[in-house]
Amino acid sequence: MLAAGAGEWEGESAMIVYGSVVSPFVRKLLGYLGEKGLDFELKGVGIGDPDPGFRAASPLGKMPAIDDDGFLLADSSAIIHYLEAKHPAPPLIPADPQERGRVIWWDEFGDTVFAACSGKMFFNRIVSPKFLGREGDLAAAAQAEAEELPKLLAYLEGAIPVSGYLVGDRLTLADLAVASPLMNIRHCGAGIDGAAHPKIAAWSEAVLSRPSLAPWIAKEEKMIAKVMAA
Ligand SMILES: N[C@@H](CCC(=O)N[C@@H](CS)C(=O)NCC(=O)O)C(=O)O
Repeated sequence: MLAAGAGEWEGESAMIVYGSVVSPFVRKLLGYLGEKGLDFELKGVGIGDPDPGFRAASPLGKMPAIDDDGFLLADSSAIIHYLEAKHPAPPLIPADPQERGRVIWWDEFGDTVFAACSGKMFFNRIVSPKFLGREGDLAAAAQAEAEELPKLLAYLEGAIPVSGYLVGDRLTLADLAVASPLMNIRHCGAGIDGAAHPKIAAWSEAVLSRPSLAPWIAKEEKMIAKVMAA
């Protein structure tokens, strides 16, 4: 782990992370970096951003992407696997074969079906009208909330173990990957009903209030309150 500023003495610069704090994939990476205690600089970019450093690091123009002292890489999971190999302690992807397999399952669940559902709600209700200045597809957002979300939440509610962590008895990438898109659902005002989903409510509150995520979420909430009021 690099102490803040230590990299400069060794001729290295802090890793640059390109992205926006409201992206579920960027939030997952920011939480990961905080849990690992890794030094980095967040360079804010938006959707379709022409920033040359971002475009060089992200061939498809998607966030997050990194520049780690000249090593360029995109995709939250690719970046996290790279960093986990480079900085193994503390492990957020367990070595135990079954635990590792289940962590990758949850990372995939978070990045694909869950992010797609939360993305339909967040993109069409907030990003499109408030950040991109064009109307969102409100029917698609309503369909995701009414038809997709209940099934995904029912699965998650039934799958959270008594340990309070998705895999094993401590925080892993799995918790960050699934709690992050849930935050975008929260931004839409569709909070988790503690009576219907008590395990998700307790688990997500514990993950999202960790020091690795809470300051970023406070920043996002301010940003979203501002655009919604405009
Ligand atoms: N699988 C990628 C997904 C990245 C992604 O889709 N990011 C969105 C923002 S939430 C993006 O940059 N979209 C811009 C675009 O598709 O042009 C990851 O895990 O990093």
